[in-house]
Amino acid sequence: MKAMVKGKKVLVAGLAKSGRAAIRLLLQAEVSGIIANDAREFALLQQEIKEFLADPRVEIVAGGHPENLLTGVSLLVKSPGINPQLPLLHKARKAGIPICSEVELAFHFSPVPLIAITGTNGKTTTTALTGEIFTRPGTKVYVSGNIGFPLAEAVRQAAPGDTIVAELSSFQLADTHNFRAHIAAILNITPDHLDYHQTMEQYIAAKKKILCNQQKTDWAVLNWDDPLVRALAPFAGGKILPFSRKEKLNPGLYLQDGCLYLRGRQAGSRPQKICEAAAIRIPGQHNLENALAAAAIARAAGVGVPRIVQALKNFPGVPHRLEKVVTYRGVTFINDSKGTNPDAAIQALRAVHGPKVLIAGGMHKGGDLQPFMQAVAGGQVKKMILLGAAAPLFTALARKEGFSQLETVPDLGKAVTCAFQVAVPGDTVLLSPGCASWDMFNSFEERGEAFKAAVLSLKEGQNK
Ligand code: UMA
Repeated sequence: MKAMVKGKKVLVAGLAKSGRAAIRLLLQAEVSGIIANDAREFALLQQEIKEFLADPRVEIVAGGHPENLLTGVSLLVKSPGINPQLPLLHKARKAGIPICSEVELAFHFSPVPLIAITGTNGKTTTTALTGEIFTRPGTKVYVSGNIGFPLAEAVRQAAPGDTIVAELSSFQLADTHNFRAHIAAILNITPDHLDYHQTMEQYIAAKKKILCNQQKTDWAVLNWDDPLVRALAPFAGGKILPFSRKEKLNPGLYLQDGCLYLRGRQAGSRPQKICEAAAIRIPGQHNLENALAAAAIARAAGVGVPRIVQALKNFPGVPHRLEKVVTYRGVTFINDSKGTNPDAAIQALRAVHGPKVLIAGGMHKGGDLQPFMQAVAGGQVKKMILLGAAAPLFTALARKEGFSQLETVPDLGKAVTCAFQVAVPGDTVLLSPGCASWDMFNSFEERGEAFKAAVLSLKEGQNK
């Protein structure tokens, strides 16, 4: 790729984290020029892109995606958040201009083989936990990708001998072509982002790309309990290391009688105990799967069991994923703002025991909501407080499942006060929206911070 772009003009579409990281890499590759393009107006972008403003190689085109931008362009690097149906992209495809994602570009510049993790849910936790396992004195580990630190930036900073662990979303994988991960993990696949990918088949096809281009010496870590993931095994070109919460595997990592076990790929290898499930600090059955996946990735990389166990026992989890905020007047508040699809919210409902008040809603991304509403109806939920564009749909579907303890509120602050009024000591107030945040917030992080601020303001004055 470096040779391919040398002396050529490249269009970078989207100038947030991914686009800016891609430009920094391209500038190292001696391109003849970069068109840095974004739908936002220049005044809004100026601060974020100031490092490029004085560079004669970078031409900024802000305020839209005019199609004449493609003239003379040899490659288009697309930010993950840009919808694939954008007319500029259609025109580029028609003109035969290659389109690649920022992670494809990053792969070509990486000084080390990559560890990449995808899946509908659990990616961020598993990526952070894997990073924790690999971290030891004297090593440099880059935890990157969809987790918030672009892979292009990680590869720019990394040196041979470092470790790069990348969380990859379907948005990032969709426009990869030669991307190859030395260790690739797929955690699970349930409907998500159907507004972006249009069909479940296309969503699965994007996830599958993490396995494409793997070779005999590479590893695929696959969730054997998930039929959609298991069905992708034939597409893995390397060694498969499966994991399961339900089935004893040989080879593989699995759960048996409350303990995690490993059985290696060597002929005649015996099961080796990793640790008791109860010793793992992050809560919930879904986190056992994340722990099995991270342990499998580490084993594939040759990390010893004691180091894996130490990380599993100490890792506190990631912000906005089943994050305990506070217990106030006997009511525990949990921030699961990262629960951006129905399946993630179902997992949160299962992980939080006892009576709860659920705060849900936001921007629904498509897919079947019935299992979520069934989980609400049967999940010790005293009341569901709804927000955002999805509130009317959630209300109608919850009623269909016989659940009528519903209230719609205009903002997250109101949701928190309303939930606190309903809760009694011993209850949990759980924010797990089952939706994207984009109708009311810039990101799930911003939504989670707003929730935490609203909870803490309860403590600072408001009474029941
Ligand atoms: N833009 C356009 N035209 C458009 C749409 C957007 O120019 O039609 C511009 C916007 O004005 C903005 C930029 O594109 O300047 C936004 O690009 P982006 O949304 O790709 O934002 P980044 O900051 O580059 O963040 C991306 C990921 N965002 C998305 O996939 C939506 C981040 O994942 C990721 O952390 C980051 O790259 C680094 O790798 C976030 C996310 O929500 C957390 N991911 C989804 C999820 O987890 O469900 C997939």
